[in-house]
Amino acid sequence: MTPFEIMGVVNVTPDSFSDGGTFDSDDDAVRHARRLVEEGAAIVDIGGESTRPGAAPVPAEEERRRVVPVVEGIAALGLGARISVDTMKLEVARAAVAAGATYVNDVTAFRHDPELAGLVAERGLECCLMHMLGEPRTMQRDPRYDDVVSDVKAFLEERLAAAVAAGIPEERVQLDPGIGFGKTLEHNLELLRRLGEIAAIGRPVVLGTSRKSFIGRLTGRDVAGRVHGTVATCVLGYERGARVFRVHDVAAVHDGLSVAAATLPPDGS
Ligand code: HH2
Repeated sequence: MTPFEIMGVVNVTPDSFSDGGTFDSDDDAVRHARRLVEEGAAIVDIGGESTRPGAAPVPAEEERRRVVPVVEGIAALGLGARISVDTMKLEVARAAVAAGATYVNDVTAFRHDPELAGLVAERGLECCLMHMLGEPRTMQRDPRYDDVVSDVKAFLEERLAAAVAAGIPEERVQLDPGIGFGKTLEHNLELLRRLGEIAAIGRPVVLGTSRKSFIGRLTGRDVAGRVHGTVATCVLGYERGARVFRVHDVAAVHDGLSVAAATLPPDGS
């Protein structure tokens, strides 16, 4: 049992910022998920709608068509990893859960579709609630905060309370500061510096820095060259209390976190 968990990203979209259009078929996506689990992913996160800055919304029917066969295919392999669906839509989540998903990763934290909380409660699922300022289409246009860390923390506390009020046991909720979602470079860095304040809420913190543009800004590298920068953010995030790492490059991050974890006391403090 590692003291951290890796959530491997499988985007079945034509337009995701780093891996859009990677798979020629559903079988290809399923094979990729199997590889991520072999490399150390405890969760695989299947997404059928890009949330990159400027992305256009995808109709639910199309998103469902992209996601469900892949969830089904992964579930049929019996890999032992949990299957997460990265969606903000009730009907997509419902179909993915029927196909074998047990985790809902909602970048709107149940604000887009409040009934999604009811599905998670009813079916005893896990969920990740993420902070985002605005919506993907416009979120990178001049985002502003009083204090980014306090604002994100207050938001996550409020959404956690809403989830619990909807009947989801606190133990099934994970929280994510939403790196890159309505944040400048400086906002992202401040959140990473003070991640311990988010971890202090008391729920596992999910960190999604993988290949994101702030790493490109710091290193000058395009998406394919951001693995080393990604590992650095995960290792430091782990030391500051993050426990779940949503990444594309599972093997590299698993190595980095295994070494980092060995240098810290078992409880990570
Ligand atoms: N980031 C992305 C998508 N979903 N979910 C959580 N919980 N945290 C994140 O940071 C996060 C997320 C964006 O990354 P990606 O899936 O690679 O790209 P796209 O949205 O373009 O598909």
